[in-house]
Amino acid sequence: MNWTGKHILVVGLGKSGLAAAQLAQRLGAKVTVCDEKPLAETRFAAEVAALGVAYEPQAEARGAEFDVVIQSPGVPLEAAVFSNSRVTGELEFAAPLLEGRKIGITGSNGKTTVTALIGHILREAEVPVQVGGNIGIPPAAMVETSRVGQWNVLELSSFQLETIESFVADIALVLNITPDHLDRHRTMERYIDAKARLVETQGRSQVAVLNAGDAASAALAKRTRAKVVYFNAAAPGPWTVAEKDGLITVDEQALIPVSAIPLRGRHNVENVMAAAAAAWLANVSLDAIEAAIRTFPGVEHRIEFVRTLDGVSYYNDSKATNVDATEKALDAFDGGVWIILGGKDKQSDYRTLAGRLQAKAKGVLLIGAAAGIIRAQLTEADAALPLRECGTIEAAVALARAEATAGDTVLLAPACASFDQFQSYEHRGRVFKELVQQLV
Ligand code: UMA
Repeated sequence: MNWTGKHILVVGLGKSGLAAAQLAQRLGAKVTVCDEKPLAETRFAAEVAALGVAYEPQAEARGAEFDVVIQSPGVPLEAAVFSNSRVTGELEFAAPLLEGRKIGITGSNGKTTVTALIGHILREAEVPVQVGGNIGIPPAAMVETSRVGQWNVLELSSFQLETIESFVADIALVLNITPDHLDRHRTMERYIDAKARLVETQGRSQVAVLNAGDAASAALAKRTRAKVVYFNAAAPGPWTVAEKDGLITVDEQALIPVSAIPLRGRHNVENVMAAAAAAWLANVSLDAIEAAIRTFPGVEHRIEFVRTLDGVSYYNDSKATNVDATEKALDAFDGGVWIILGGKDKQSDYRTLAGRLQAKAKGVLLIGAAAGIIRAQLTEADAALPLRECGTIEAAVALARAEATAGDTVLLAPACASFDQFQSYEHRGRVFKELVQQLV
């Protein structure tokens, strides 16, 4: 598409909106940005002024005509419909301009870890790579640094995938699909449809990597023309990554013993298998993949060890922003857990946590706007759970410090979004870590 002279409206002035506006302007388009907030209250007011693009309040932009509207991932599709203009997502806008091949990773959980691990493996193997997407760098901001012969490793959310038409991943990974973001997508079916776009746009010369142990991921084999490679299979096989008797195999060859994986939790065994599949498909040798897995430092805010104080270990899993991720975090510990739950509700069903909490939790410390809903649902599921109303993360850490005893674990794995009390899950995780580091 020739963007010169086209009138573009960018909706949402976060990281993605700013990067899209910068890119569109470089391409010669006439750019207007809008946001539901007044310009001065957005994160990038100064950058917009420096760029010299027009800003209009969202309500006023509605009356105007644009050739294309570029939607930021956090803006619901219905909010990005402006008169008769064509709406495209920021990923769909940027993708045709990215040089090099693409690995796209989606899934309800694990995608940041898998994205970071693929990036780590490729870097260690000295394969040119850049990493971005939902992990924090918008695709539009990756265009300038993209090169022929390089891999773009992209973490992709359902919000980014919802609108893709021409974006095609050479290697697409769908790690798992469990309920998340139902406040935005409304139904599970529509959430799955958004994720499915990643493999639906692929053709016969691409590869879809699906989870043999996750019904919703495996079912996508029917929705793609790509060659399918399974990971997390129960038995070794050709074009398959499997785990059997404590050993991970790739295409029937030994890769690494499960005991050598430096990350906690069964879900991370699956994450390692998925990343290994992608790196193998990108022609990295199994020896190089194995060596890189052994040196992977993990990702901040994912079951991240913070410190031990008087025999009590503190872990930050602020990225557990849905129920499934919290279940996986609980599964990574044997018991004696003081778990901090709550935040902004995403219309999740917290009752499914009751069994694990009964088995593992010494205290369930409730914080944030969702505390009341969580309390009601968990009480309905199991009236005997040790629920404690804390309100804030500060109060929860203080209570855990006072009552946890040697051998216990204090775990922030809130099963909710952070936006009621924090700017982001990263902000929530950092506040937790600071509080824990200050404990005496
Ligand atoms: N806004 C509007 N109208 C609306 C809604 C929002 O104008 O109807 C405005 C807000 O006022 C704000 C701006 O939009 O100024 C924010 O845009 P955004 O929410 O798209 O945020 P970005 O900073 O562009 O960050 C996005 C992703 N955010 C979301 O998907 C919510 C980031 O993922 C991602 O790292 C970044 O692009 C780079 O690709 C974050 C996330 O929470 C980590 N992702 C979800 C998740 O992982 O669960 C999907």
